[in-house]
Order: sequence, then C-alpha cells, then structure tokens
Amino acid sequence: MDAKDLRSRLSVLLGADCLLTEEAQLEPFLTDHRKLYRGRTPAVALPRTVEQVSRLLAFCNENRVGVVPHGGNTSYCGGATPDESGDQIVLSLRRLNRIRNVDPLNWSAVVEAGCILADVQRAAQSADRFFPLSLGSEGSCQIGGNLSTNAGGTNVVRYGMMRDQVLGLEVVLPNGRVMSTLNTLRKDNTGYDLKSLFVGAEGTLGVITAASLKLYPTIRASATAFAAVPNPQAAVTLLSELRDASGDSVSSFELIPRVGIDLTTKHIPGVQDPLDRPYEWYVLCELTSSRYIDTLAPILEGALESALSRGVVLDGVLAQNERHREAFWKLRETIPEAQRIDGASLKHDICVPIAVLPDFVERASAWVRANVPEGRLVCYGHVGDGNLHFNLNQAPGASQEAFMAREPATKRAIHDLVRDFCGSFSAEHGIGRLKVAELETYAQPEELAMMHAVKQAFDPNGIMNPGKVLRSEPR
Ligand code: 2HG
Ligand code: ZN
Repeated sequence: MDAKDLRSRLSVLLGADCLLTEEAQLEPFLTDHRKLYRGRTPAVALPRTVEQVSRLLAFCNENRVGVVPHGGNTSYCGGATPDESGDQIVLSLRRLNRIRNVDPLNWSAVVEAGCILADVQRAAQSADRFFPLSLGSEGSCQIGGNLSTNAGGTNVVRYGMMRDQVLGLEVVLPNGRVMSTLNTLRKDNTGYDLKSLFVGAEGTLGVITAASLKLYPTIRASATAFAAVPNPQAAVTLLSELRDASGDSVSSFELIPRVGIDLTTKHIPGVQDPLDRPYEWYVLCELTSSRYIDTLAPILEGALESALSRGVVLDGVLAQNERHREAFWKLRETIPEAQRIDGASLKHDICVPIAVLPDFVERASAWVRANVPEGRLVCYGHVGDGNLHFNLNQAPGASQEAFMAREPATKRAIHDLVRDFCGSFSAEHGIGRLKVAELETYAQPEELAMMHAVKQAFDPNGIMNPGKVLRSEPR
C-alpha cells in the first residue's frame, strides 16, 4: 500500500478529523526531544477513543504497517520518533486525556494515557491526595509515556518509579483486542503479571490507553536544604544519616556538581548560587511528611549541623519559604537545559548500587580526564537511587567534531565500568532507538532471547514501534 492509499484508508477508518497528513502538521512528530533523529511518516493518527485505537491497530496488523506511539515527546532515546523509511504511522495519544476517576477512599486514580503528568498530580491534589511521580518535564510529558518508559524523576528514593505506582492497565494489543486490568487491587496473584511487561516496553508490545494508579497522603510539611559536600562519598553518607535521623522522611536527594551551578547561572535567567562561596559538590535534599508538623526543618538542620562538625557537610542553607525552595529546584531541574544551550553533550543515564557510587564516580571521572580532553564532566542526578546522569559537555573552546568523535569510546568505557560495578546503562531513560546496541551488548544472552520471545508472543507481525528496544526482525 503506498502512502496515498494508506492515508485514505486510515481516513475512512478513523474519520478525517482524527488524521494529520499535511507536512506542517506532521513536522512536530518527526524529531525527538534531543534532536538525535529525524524520521518520516505518511500520517499521524489522533484517536479520541480506545475503540478507535483498537480499529487502527487491527488494520495496521493486518496490513503490516508499523505504528509509533507518541506521548509528550520528551524521550531521551528517540523512542517516539518514526524511522526514515516513511512507512511507519505515528499514533498520538494526546486526545485520550480524561481523568476517568479519582477515588480517595481507594487511594487510586484511573487516568488515560494522554493526560499530562502535572494534570494527574493536580487531580490527585483536588481530592486531597498525592501522586508522587515528579520530573522536569511534568508540564508536558504524558502518563502513557511515563508508563512506557517506566519514568523515574526526583521522588524515587521515597516512592519508587512509575512501575511502582501502577495497579492496573488498559492496553490495546497489536491485533486490536483490548486487555483491561484496570482494577485498583493492592493484592492480585492471579498468574503472570502481564501489566508489568507493558511498563517500560516503550510501546513495543501494545498501546497503553489508561492506567489505574496509586495515590498517597497529601504532603503537608516539607524542609529543603542545599548543602555543599566534599565529595560523592560524603553525599552517600549524608543520605544514610538523614534517612535515619528523619524517620525515613527523605523524598528527594540529588547530587549537583559545581559545573551544574556554573552552567545554570550562566544560561538560565533567574538562577542563583545559593551559597556565598563555591564548592566542588552539592546535594539538594528534601524531607516531607503528610502530617502537619513543624519538626522537619529542625531535624534537617540538626542532621546537617552534625554532619558539618564531622566534615561530611561543608556549608549549607535551608529554604526559608516556598520561593526559596523553588529556586533550589529550578537550579537542579534546569541543568539539562543549560547543558543543551552550552553545546554538544554525551549522556550516560547510569545506575550502580548506592554504596559503590562514589568509587564509580572516581574511576569513571579519571577515565574521562585522561581520555576526553575536549570534554568536561557534568555529572549530577538522583544519588538517592544510585542513578547518575554521568554526562559530558563539550569543553569551552574545544572543537565539537573532536568532542563528538570521542563518543563511541567514551560510551564503551563508561558502560563497561557500569557493568563491572553490577549496574545499569539505562536507569530511567529507557532504550528507545539510541541504546538498542547497548542492550545487545550488556544483556545476558538468556535475557535477550526471552525479550525477543515476549515480543514475538505479543506482536508476531512486528508492527509495534519497530526498531525500538529490540532490533526489528525481518518480517
Ligand atoms: C534529569 O534528571 C533528567 O534532569 C535529564 O533525567 C537528565 O539530561 C539528562 O541527562
Ligand atoms: Zn534524571
């Protein structure tokens, strides 16, 4: 079927008002957030109902048309971008954006895939409940994408990742049939946990159209600090001390290097260094509670003072009000944007066991210093989860070409080291298209074979997001 035929058949199937075909309309769907890829597509489908998604997939399955599910397009690995063939259609979920139900007594919400994450947080809030997933792109990323990539963010240390928030899913399978486990059960041991397979599958097994999610008590008290530490080892020590001292109330614990402050204060309007003099490393930590208590700030202050007396902390400041707190978070959350403005970057979204994270940083940094003279390290992230964005930016004055030429060797060295530390080369950004070869390199052959078997079982015709996560088998 050529592109023209395909468009007219899809238009009959879905209705012309649910299909984009003009060049200008297609444009936003052709590139990924980091501009690593540029693809082509004959059409973007914009269904309003699950039934339309079902009809679309049944048609594509029968006619062997590849389908690329698309959420808020904030993926870091090209997971939502069609390939260059021009044969794959894009399926945008953005019109499936109803909050179907918020049930405070059940501590649950049922939301559709196209809901913006911030809208889900607000819906929970209006029922005096809390939805904990929080990340820099929460104003535009969609729940379907959060589920499909098993998104992490800044509250994982306390609440876990997206998979931990899922009670049930509604999924359209590649043959068009709808599999719904949209229950709100906390316990359900009835055979294989199929819903978990779709979380993190990046749309390669089917299309998630809705999810029932866990809600938590509203946050009623918080205390936030920005503290300088001598090194990552001190950050890890401080995390343990704070968890103990606060009765496990730490909800965020982020590591920030000096260069993170230099980049954000240079490129992002309104960002300021919270401390009077520069240090090499910092942590941004937050304690929260669902109780109306005023003891969190004294607990945090006491723990920091004790750490200061032992050299675990070098300096620090507590947020005095909400504006102050937001300023700390703005600094942290705009590091990726500042990195982008500053020039080319190489990104490594790695995770190692927290206890060995300082060793990892030391060894990986030494490798970078010795081997990438055109780069500078911008290593920051969710140290509370053992997840660092071990990134490099083109050094001031260095040639972009020379810097980018280091990419293959750098990736290999960093990811080999991650493997030696029993870690993961993709902690929270997924595989997409970017890391397919990495998965082949680092997964055990048994794991890879089982992943291909799962793909074959759900999607025997290989129509779902072809070439993402796993290399496409010839059809
Ligand atoms: C963050 O933690 C995001 O800010 C992006 O996961 C990280 O740009 C990055 O490498
Ligand atoms: Zn992150």
